[in-house]
Amino acid sequence: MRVTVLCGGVGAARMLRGLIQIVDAADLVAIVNVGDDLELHGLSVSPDLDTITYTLADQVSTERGWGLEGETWQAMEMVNRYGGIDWFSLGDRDLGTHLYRTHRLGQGASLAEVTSEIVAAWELPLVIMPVTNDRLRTMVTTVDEGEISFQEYFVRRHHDVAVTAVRFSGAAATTPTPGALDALRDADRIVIAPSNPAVSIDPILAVPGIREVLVERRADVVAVSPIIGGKALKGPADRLLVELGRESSSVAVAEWYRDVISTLIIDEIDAELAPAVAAHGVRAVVAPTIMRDTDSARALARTVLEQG
Ligand code: FO1
Repeated sequence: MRVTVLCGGVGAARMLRGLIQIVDAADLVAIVNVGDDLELHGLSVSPDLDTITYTLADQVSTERGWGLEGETWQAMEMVNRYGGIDWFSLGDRDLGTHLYRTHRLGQGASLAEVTSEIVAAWELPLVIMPVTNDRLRTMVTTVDEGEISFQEYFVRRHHDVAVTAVRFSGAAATTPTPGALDALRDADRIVIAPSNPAVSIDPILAVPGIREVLVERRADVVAVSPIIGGKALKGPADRLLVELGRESSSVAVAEWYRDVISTLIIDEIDAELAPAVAAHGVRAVVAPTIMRDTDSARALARTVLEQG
């Protein structure tokens, strides 16, 4: 079964870890958000691509959910000593990824090419690709600082500031990575991972051509709600939905995605919301959606693939 997954960061990485156990990896494609990317210390950093790669390579820090296990921070201590930018922590091992990526991009390689080299170096069997090779940056308007970059919101401000708008700078001028539209058209199942709809999935849908294919393929698109019992397991998805005028619930997620999905997997805690999800023209499937470990990720992956 060919499966293509729209991915943000941590929640998507766990979803992929479940899927890769039951789908032939040669038939699994991860299309990943690049709106979180940033240039820092002259280096190109792609947090969602790296989180997914490190997680599938069993290298990710389980405590943080991002970056690498067994990390040291010597380089950051030096940067801090000099008064450099230290609110975004780049571990010494992680720096190697950014050094290599920046070097290859400087040689004219595309982000997709560099990503495939990094994925191959970790001997991962699936395709992990950025949604676009072009520059797209998620910008967040805050109540006290005006518009700042996603990472300034998420990390420097600890996403602890109210947001009034989200924008995907550059999106209109981007084109999908070669192969991305085919991966969506040829998939037997398209999955929207339990990532943040407003700042992780929408930047993917904002690349011209992507949303259109999902609308065409709506009957084969299944999303997993990132909101459980009105809360996000990790990150600001719940608060952002409210700040952007919605409610923080899986019903609001169904409404958010109604044009591009036919099915939403909601957690058992939200079982009584199934009729309200259905009222948005989206089929609700109730199942355990918290991926604590490999077994629960595999069980959720099976649920996602059984719909249809
Ligand atoms: N998240 C933090 O909360 N603090 C950090 O210092 C931080 C550094 C970092 C470095 C590399 C990387 O790939 C991810 C990093 N993250 C950090 C997580 C990152 O902000 C998030 O993974 C996303 O962009 C949201 O999905």
